[in-house]
Amino acid sequence: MINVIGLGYIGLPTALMMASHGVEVIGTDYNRELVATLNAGKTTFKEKGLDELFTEAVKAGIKFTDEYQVTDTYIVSVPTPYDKFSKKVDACYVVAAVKDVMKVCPKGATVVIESTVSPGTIEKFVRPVIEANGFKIGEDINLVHAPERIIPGNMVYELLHNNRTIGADDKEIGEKVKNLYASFCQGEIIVTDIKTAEMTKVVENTFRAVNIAFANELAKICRHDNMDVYEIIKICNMHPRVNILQPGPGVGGHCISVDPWFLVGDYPSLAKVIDESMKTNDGMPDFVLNRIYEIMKEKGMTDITRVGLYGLTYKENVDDMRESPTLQLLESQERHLANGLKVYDPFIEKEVVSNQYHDLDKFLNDVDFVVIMVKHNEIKENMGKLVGKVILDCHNICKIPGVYHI
Ligand code: SAJ
Repeated sequence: MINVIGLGYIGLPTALMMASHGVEVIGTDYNRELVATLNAGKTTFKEKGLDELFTEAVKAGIKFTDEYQVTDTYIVSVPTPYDKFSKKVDACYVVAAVKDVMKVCPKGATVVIESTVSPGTIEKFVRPVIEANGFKIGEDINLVHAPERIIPGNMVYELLHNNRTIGADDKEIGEKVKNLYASFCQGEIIVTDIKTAEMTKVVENTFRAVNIAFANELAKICRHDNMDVYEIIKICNMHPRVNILQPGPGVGGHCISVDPWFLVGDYPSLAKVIDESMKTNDGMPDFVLNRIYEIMKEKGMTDITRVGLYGLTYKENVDDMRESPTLQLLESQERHLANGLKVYDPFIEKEVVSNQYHDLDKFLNDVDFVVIMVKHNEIKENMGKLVGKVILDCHNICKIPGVYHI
């Protein structure tokens, strides 16, 4: 039986996927409210295909509880935030979960860490916890790192089809865990050592962060000299070895805006390009705020309450607001002792910020200036409703004449 610890964005779909592929699974989370929701037959976040997968897994017998189980395999997928000051990974949740596993696990058990951690974290923080409980790693307890790669918005498909990495001290244990993941994963599964697996995961997200930062920097250069960044990127990408990403209002989510900082925190004198890239991306919400101010001045507008931000989530068609550029922009507005910007997102039903709307038409009725922060399908399908408004399109999706860009 597999005990999946942490039923969040990664743990829940992973647990459901295994259960629906014939593996006996019990999911554990210390959040009783979350466990109660799952036991009431409801999923805890919106994701394409997740409800169907949930139904299948429940039919197959998955159980949810707040208690750690006595079993032979544990998969730990709890959050790993970063320390805002040192930029280093904050492994406190992983450490706490492993400590709790140690209280119940029998000798011979395998502990798989799925949470993203920087290279060396397992060596420095997880091994000592296991040893402090009198276990000998490799003899009494097997330790494995199996970072995930799934993208919010397409998680179920990617869980099934992505290639995976398994890091283990012992090749045989690595192969055993590989077989467990192969119960559902149709991609190639590579077995390597733990530190390499830790590094690959962080490097993958860093690669994307640096490339997004490059696009954002180009947007700033082009704005400064009045050039069309989208036209330039389009032409450059016709070169066979160039593939520039798209600029945007910032980078959110719990991965690309977080993981690269681990490398900056651990290797401050070496990770220079990464450091600058993260600062460039983090500066984008402020850049958008400045653009709003410039455009208002140009249009002779003075009333900030007639300006509305479309989108609160960190990217399109998901309900995840973690580190979202819109929230960063609103914080920045507050820091400048201002407020009044209106906000609307079709995916956010809860009241999370002031001046928030829950209906597109009402929102549009109350603003003259719309800033497209997130390219949800809803706004693409309702573009006609923006005609006559001042528009700042941060994603180049609007074809209405006179639209402004970042
Ligand atoms: N973004 C841009 N310009 C682009 C592409 C993205 O500004 O050209 C922005 C998005 O709007 C968003 C942010 O970047 O705010 C990140 O979005 P994303 O869709 O690129 O990635 P995430 O954070 O949802 O998921 C990433 C994925 N990693 C990579 O693509 C290397 C996913 O595979 C990982 O599993 C996930 O991080 C994770 O958990 O680490």
